[in-house]
Amino acid sequence: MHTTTELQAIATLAARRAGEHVLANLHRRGDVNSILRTDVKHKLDVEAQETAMSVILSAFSDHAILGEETCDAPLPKTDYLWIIDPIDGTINFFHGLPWWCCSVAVRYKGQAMAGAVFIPEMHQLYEATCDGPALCNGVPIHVSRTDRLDLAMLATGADKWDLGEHAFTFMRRVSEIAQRPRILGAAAVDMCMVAAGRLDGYFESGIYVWDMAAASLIVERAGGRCDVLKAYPKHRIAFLATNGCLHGACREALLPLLG
Ligand code: LIP
Repeated sequence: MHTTTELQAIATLAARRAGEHVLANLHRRGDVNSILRTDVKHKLDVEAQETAMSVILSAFSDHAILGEETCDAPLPKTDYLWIIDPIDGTINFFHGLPWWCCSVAVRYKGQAMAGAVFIPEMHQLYEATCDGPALCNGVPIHVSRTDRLDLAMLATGADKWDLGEHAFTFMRRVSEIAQRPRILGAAAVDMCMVAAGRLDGYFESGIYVWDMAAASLIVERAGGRCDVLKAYPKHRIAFLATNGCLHGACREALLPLLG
């Protein structure tokens, strides 16, 4: 069995290298394979995933990798599963907003072992192992201590397969219960902000396992709580991450809306 330190080093290197590849190609922000009304398929997404995969496979050639760009490919049966979101917040990236990141996590027999989220244009690297503290740029971080929902700032998202109706139901509910709702457009970045105490919680009715695999471990190791509220086919989930104090209240308010 590999140590968490070994796994963390590779997760961090893979996320960093993927982000550096994208940073070196910022002049190609418009270089897409296709643009849909609700999504952008970016060439740098594919290249960043290949970059991260080559880091992982040169260290652990027999491990399985689930990546956003190859999510329909069959996975070999192994104890170790790496999960990559090469650019989380692709639409932000495409439009020139710095709120995007590269996310790499590793699970052993289904258990999160290590994760890294690199936010290149904000020069922030978040990391955690299952047995160590959550760090931002090497410094330990902690979730907020906000325990009143009406004084909390919660981020949510507009699920890309929901053409508005549900996203607005959740947005309205969050506006009714929290001090301020925000839609920032990159789930893993939002969750890192929960880990660092800059947001009090994050909820979205339809994200993917690769959006939360690394960031959820970072939130938990920073003292917060995460929950899959509902699981759908093809790695899609409704997900809640909070500072812990607000978890029960958020869950109670949002769960009934999932139907
Ligand atoms: C996106 C998220 C965004 C969310 C979308 C999508 P992508 O990830 O991070 O916040 O609203 O549902 O999952 O496609 O940019 O990796």
